Amino acid sequence: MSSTPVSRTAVELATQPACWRRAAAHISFSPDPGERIAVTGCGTSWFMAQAYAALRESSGRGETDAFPSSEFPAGRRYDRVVAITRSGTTTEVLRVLDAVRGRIPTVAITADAATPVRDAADEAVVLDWADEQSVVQTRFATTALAYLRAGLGPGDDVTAAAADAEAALRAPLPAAAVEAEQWTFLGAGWTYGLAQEAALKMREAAGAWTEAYPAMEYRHGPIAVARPGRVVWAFGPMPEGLAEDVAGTGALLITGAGDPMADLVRVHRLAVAVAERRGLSPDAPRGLTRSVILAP
Ligand code: F1P
Repeated sequence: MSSTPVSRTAVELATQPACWRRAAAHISFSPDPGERIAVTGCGTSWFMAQAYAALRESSGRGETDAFPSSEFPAGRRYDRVVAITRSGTTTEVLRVLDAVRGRIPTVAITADAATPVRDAADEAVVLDWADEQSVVQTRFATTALAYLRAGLGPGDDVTAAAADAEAALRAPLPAAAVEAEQWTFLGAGWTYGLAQEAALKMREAAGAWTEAYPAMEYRHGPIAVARPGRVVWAFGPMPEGLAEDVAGTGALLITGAGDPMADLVRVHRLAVAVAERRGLSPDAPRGLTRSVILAP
């Protein structure tokens, strides 16, 4: 038996199915079909924005863009800006809200209403029960996405995703995935945002060498990194022929069954396992703070 104490990150990530169910039961933000929306955030929150944007637009509910807050095109016209920020204090997010104030209606999805984002945004959705102590985000991010998904209507079954996440928490991780030296995550459409987040989680929690690509881009160069002892992890269905191409490199290919967000929970667990294997604490990620607050 391992003597490693259970990390806060491990405890928090295990509560995701319950958080998603609660999010699905409390929808208060459901933009009108056809609204042109920009979603923004930094780090993990940006990747959740990407996933939601692709999901909303592909479900025919309206043009939806996602931008890292530092690259937000403030001169464009949108019907609404949605900002995702767990802390409510991230400087770049607050700058976007400030830049569009009075011109574009804004909604912030946050874990903490007692922060500057409450005044910076016109409306706030407060998911404080999904807040985390960990620097590295797991449950707040996926709960924000679950909440936004639930607002897309009955076609998007967050409750089924929660059941899949429960299974993802129970299933043993492949030992070869924990012992690998490099991991590349692939996705398409909304799962590309999940792939980006998976790669970021492994970097943040475990200092791991990870990459992320749209699945169809993988053959256009990045496959050169694949080899035995390395992992290619695909969220959602694989493009035709790609599994065979990966097999030819000798890399371990992992695909998920069920909801791709539940597969992200498996990567959360992988990030914790790889950190611990390397003697790192996922609760003390190198060089990171819970929120990036820049000098004015
Ligand atoms: C965004 C974020 C995190 C990252 C780091 C710094 O925070 O970039 O994703 O892990 O801790 O902050 P927030 O705006 O969602 O609070």
